[in-house]
Amino acid sequence: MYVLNLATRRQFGLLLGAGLVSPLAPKPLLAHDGPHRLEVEISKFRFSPATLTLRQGDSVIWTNRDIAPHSATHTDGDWDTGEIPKDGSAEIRFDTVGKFAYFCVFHPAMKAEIIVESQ
Ligand SMILES: [Cu+2]
Repeated sequence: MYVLNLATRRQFGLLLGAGLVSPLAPKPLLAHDGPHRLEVEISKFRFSPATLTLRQGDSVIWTNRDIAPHSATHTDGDWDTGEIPKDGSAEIRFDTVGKFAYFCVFHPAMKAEIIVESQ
């Protein structure tokens, strides 16, 4: 009986250690401590970074460093910064998890993507 009990307690302890059980165990701290604003620079007809990964609720700010106007326009039409003039910026908040390809309506060869991960 004692041995069984010890085994059970040890097992429970291991599960606790792995953070799998018990409402008594403290929740692990989230690495993501609130919404962030991430930047994409548009320069020399390129989005940089071309792939940006963020968390649900984060925003992206595109800034145009070219003389030509650009846009960041979702390929499926769900969102669009509209025209961003030279030295202008536009911000969009992402609340939906997924992978979003986008391009510039003025220069359709300019392509990039946003990856939104869950909180
Ligand atoms: Cu463009």
